[in-house]
Amino acid sequence: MLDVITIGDALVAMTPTSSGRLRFVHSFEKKVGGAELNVAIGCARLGLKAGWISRLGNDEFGHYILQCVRGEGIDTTHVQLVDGYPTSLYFKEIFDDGRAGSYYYRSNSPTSTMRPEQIDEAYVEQAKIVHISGVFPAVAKTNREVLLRLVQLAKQKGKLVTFDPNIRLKLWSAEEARETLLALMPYIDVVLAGEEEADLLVGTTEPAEIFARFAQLGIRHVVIKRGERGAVGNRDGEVLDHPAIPASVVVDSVGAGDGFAVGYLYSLLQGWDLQKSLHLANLIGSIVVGVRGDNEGLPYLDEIEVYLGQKQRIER
Ligand code: KDG
Repeated sequence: MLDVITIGDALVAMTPTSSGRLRFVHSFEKKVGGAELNVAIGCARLGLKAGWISRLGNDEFGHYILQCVRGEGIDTTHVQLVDGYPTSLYFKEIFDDGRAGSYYYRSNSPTSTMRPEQIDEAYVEQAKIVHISGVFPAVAKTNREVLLRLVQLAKQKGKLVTFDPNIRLKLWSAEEARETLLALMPYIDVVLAGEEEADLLVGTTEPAEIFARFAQLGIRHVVIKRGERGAVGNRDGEVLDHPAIPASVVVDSVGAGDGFAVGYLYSLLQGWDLQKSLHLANLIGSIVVGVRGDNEGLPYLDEIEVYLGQKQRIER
């Protein structure tokens, strides 16, 4: 049995060793990124059993990412290395206030070799939660059918389907994103969206309106992430506004949303109420931005226990 499975395109994240515009940066560190993979990593670090469905290039970068994913204890039985498609790559740009930019080299992603009929029903059957995001369908048009098949199977099997729009306008247009992601709505149980993403999908940033519009689409469990203003959630009519937990330092904002998703999914699996769930999601989002890298800041369970006051940190 797996707690969470995700599907996504991972990338080598070339992370600048100095801040400012990329054209003036001369050296980079090789790290691993990919929104849906980050979620799987965060879940595994909290002790959940996580699986990741993907394809990587059969090249040095593909092997590098696979080793990293295995090292995190994630199930990789549904990850394949394919010839002729280079592993995706991106260069990050980071400014002194933690803001980041992305420059992608993933137009021929190995995941574009996936086909809907290759989604393994038995694997979906094993999961409690199937978590998806808008990055995977943005990377290749063919991924849209693959994702649709995955959520249809998950729904058929009564799994909880969670969704983070993760809209990357460098990968597709707003119209394409809206049309593709709205087509997934009948199969989604929980939406975790930034307020601008909600606006793009349902045409408003007003929480009550957002909830009403998602309810018309059949989704009654929606969380809106509002950055420094925290998060507002609606779980079956219970609405709660949770303040942000300010980060002690912001060095790299990439991955904060994935951290939020990790906290929320973990809470769902523990059966926690909305208040406790939003608290953990906000907390992990704010921890992630304090560390350089897309997933390096995702905490382990013992760190979370310290943050929640359940354990004492022993330093020496
Ligand atoms: O959410 C973090 C991701 O944005 C990052 O790891 C890379 O998948 C990525 C993307 O498309 O930006």
